[in-house]
Amino acid sequence: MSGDRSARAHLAKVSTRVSSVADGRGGRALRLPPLGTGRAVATVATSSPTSLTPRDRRFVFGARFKIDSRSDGHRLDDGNNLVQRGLWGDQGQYKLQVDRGQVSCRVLGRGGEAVVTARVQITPGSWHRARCARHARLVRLTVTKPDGTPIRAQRSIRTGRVAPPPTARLAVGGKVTARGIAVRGDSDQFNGVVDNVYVKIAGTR
Ligand SMILES: [Ca+2]
Repeated sequence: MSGDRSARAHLAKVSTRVSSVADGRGGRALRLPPLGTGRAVATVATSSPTSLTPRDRRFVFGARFKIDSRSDGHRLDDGNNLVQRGLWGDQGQYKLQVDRGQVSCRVLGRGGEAVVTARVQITPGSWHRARCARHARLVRLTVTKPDGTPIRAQRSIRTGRVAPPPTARLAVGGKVTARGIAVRGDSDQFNGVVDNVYVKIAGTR
């Protein structure tokens, strides 16, 4: 984890085992449960509840990931949330997800909502990178394919002040409640391996 020097990752309450696996580059990555076998979400504890709140500033967030061949279509899990802060119905949210093999980024601010989808099909079992950048007047998503090719998509929209609820933790691999507990039904559990998660907000360390 990087992007906030005081951040440390820890696992939210889980109903299944989570392990770390080789990241293919000499380090370790987070292995999240296969489809239909349970829930696990890593959350990031920060020194201040709002240190990962961008408000009006530019910010970028992303991760490296490898998704399983089966990752949606289950009655309790029909999506794959990669990194997020805030839930869908909250006043503010930023989120990266892989649904039906396509990566999308959602940024919801007081000025509006941007949903940007990269028109490239993710190859299960191969490492990809996803990066979402919020600028003053646009949101840009970059998905880097296993061969290093970047695929970009963007929406021109002024999303304005982005402020998820102060209690919302940064979550990796799924949704968590305000208390940091993995959401049960409609979990959007990410099934696969996640590595190198970051959030960088302009003007902060
Ligand atoms: Ca899933």
